[in-house]
Amino acid sequence: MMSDLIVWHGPNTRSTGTVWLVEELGAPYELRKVDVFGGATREPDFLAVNPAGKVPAIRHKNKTLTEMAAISLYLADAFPEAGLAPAIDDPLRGDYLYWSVFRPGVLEPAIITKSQGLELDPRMVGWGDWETVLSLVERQLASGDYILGDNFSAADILIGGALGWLKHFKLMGENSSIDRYIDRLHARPAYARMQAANT
Ligand SMILES: N[C@@H](CCC(=O)N[C@@H](CS)C(=O)NCC(=O)O)C(=O)O
Repeated sequence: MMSDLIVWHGPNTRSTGTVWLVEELGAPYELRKVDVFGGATREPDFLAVNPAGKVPAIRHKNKTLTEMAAISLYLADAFPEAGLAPAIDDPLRGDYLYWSVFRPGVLEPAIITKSQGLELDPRMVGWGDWETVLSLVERQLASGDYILGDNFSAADILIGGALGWLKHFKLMGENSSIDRYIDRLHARPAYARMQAANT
């Protein structure tokens, strides 16, 4: 199928979030599978797409974009009819940007360092300490079903995707607000469609 949106995706990697997003957007796209665990991200063909050797990567209207948070912000704006991004003059726009950037800048490094048992000086690292990071998310989820309150947005895919690792790494108790949030996100039809593509 020819499409002006291409998604490079490695099954069971961070790019699952990008596939989930395009399924939520209802955007026609071409899926190009990358055998990350077989070393394909380090092959010249893929390095020509992303010199950093990482998935996800997309190409839209002949422009390539990488970094999943940038991809999320870009695509949710490029397909506004899906309603996954508050408009520029919406009071929630700032919160939406905050939580989208929180994913790679704060939440993800906090989860990775915690799961690896790394002890770093919380004043030196940009994301601070694990307890504070977790409490920021829990406090936000106390005020609604989704990270922006009542409505699902592209930021939920970024935040919920990383929080899903907490379950995986067994870093989270059952039946917490985070646990229920993940279950709510995983019940979405687009999430199931992503899983079907994630083989
Ligand atoms: N900062 C990147 C990180 C992406 C990333 O780490 N991707 C991993 C898969 S989960 C990858 O492609 N690894 C392959 C490699 O390093 O060769 C983003 O947020 O998009």
